[in-house]
Amino acid sequence: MKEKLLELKVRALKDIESITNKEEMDRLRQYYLGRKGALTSLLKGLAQLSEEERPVIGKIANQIKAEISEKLQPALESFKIEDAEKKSYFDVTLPGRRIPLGHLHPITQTTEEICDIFIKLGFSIVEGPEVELDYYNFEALNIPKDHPARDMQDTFYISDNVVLRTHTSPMQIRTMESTSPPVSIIAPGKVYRPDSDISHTPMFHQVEGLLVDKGITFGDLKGVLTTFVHQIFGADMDLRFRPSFFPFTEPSAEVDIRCVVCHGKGCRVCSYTGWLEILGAGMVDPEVFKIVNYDIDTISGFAFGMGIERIAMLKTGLDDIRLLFENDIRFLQQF
Ligand code: 2NM
Repeated sequence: MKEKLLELKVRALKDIESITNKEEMDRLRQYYLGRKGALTSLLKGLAQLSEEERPVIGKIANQIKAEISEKLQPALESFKIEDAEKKSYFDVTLPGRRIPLGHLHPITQTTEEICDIFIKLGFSIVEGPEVELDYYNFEALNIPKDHPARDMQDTFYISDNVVLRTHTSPMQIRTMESTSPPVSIIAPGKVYRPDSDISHTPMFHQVEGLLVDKGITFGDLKGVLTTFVHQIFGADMDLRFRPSFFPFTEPSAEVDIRCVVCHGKGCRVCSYTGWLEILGAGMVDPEVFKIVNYDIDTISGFAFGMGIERIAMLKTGLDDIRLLFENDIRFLQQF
């Protein structure tokens, strides 16, 4: 009997060590110490023992009972605290959990900023297909069949006469086709060219503009674009118009701003010229007006185009265009 009691004690203490919650602990207490528990049923055998043995075994049994009880007590205390924490401990002074807020992508922010400036100048926004007919992307823009821009190397072809648009100018043609002058629109959106390096991505964003009316001159072009540059880069920004060439404008110009890095002193960013190119522009070539059936004797107009990534990079001081396309939240959060 003594062996059985000791065996019970060893088993009970081992069981107690492995309990993890109050339910398990209550079950063990019932099982070992309860009125119908293991110890009680063992002690039923006391009656069969001799007079001398009975008090000895009884004493051992009581010691074991006390020992098991004592072992169970600290476990009970710790579960009581845990339960109290679970049920009623609620610190109303803790700050709330913040839900992280998103915001517009820097390219979207820049597009909206550019569009807002032209909207205030009276322009309307037009949007259209990114998969475009060769006719609208090249032919109607007076870009000849043998022009290098039409090469497989410079344009994504879907089929012989369907391309991913390489600029948003097709929207200017589509708008002129369906609307009589006066027209003043800007066309923001995605465009595609098979380039990929530190300063080129195969998809990028553009805003192009077009204004057609009676008596529009290069002076109007200078006025609108000067206002734009002063709005987006600050009223004290210097700019210059430099002669250039585009198949769809004549005369054509490129617009430079003072280098945002060296302010004109000359540095690596501006190739030591002190100037940064930010847009192309010109008076719409009469050949383009003829294609959309506009009367070249009564109207004239100007058009311009710019890359949004370039404007966004110059405004924020970024030196690698690819950061704008990686969607790294640590980068995007800074805008
Ligand atoms: C540019 C530069 C100069 C342009 C011309 C036309 C259209 F359709 F009116 F002929 N749309 N966009 C244009 C002119 C675009 O981007 C650098």
